[in-house]
Amino acid sequence: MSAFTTPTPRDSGAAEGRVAPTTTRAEASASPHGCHHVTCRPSAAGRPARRHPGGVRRGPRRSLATVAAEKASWAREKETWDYETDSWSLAAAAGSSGLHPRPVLREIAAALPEDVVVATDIGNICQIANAYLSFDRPRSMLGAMMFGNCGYAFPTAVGAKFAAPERPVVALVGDGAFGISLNELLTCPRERVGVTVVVFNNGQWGAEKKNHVDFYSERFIGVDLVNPSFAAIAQAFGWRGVRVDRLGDVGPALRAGVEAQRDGIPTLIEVLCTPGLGGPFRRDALQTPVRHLAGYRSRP
Ligand SMILES: Cc1ncc(C[n+]2csc(CCOP(=O)(O)OP(=O)(O)O)c2C)c(N)n1
Ligand SMILES: [Mg+2]
Repeated sequence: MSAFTTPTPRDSGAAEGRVAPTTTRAEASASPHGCHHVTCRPSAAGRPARRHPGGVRRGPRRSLATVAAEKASWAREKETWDYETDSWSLAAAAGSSGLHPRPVLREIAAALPEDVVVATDIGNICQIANAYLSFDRPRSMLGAMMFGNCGYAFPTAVGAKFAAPERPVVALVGDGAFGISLNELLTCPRERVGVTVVVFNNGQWGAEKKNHVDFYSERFIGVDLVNPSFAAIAQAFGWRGVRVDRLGDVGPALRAGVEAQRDGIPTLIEVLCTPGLGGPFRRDALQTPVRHLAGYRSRP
């Protein structure tokens, strides 16, 4: 690997057998946190690439065309990718009346207003969600990233709404993570913080369950949730609470939630989802780490 090359999980992980077998093409090209990595090469003439003021090296125009083609290919793939096709997800989703997360994420992305701020949590569906969101202005995407804390998105969205009350703010949260941050339900009506929170109710700590599928022979411990109706709980706290179990209702529910923000009214949209699971956000989480520094090589 040259010093100029940032390997994508697709080419590095797959070669080393580190990409989970259930990972599909577009997932494998996303970073562990749903961000796409860009491979930068030295200039074609062999000259060292010029260093950008921000520290990023500029590659030849050809690389930009390659990136554009790759991104267009990912976009096409996401348009038609409706559910996870690994055998575990197929079996788990077969008995579920919930919605597959990917079409739900497409509906959400299409319904988000232009100047929205979105905070995403750290679960399986939320990490997939990061690949469906795009923004035209900075200070719009709030992600837990390496901080990695479940329960991040909802309170972050509340803070964002205080910081930018004129902008619509939406939090995307898994059901497990929502349980961690549920206390903020009190805050919003009291302080008239009109945020919209989408809770993906898949009845599980999905990201952890994915580790059990990929690394522990599907022996599950402590990963299933017995959930209340989150929409009903929100209503009890004075919120608008909406339960969605039809794909066609996702967009209208989100638009109505964003509209209610103008009046300082918070909305919780509970989306009933299948238990199918996408690629894990840390594909290397349970692999033996690669030690690059001599001082660490002898460590287990
Ligand atoms: C505070 C904290 N506790 C535990 C974890 C480990 N963890 C990461 S993702 C995850 C599961 C999240 O489940 P959920 O929010 O329901 O989302 P899903 O994966 O089902 O989409 C857990 C427990 C964490 N990252 N942070
Ligand atoms: Mg969950």
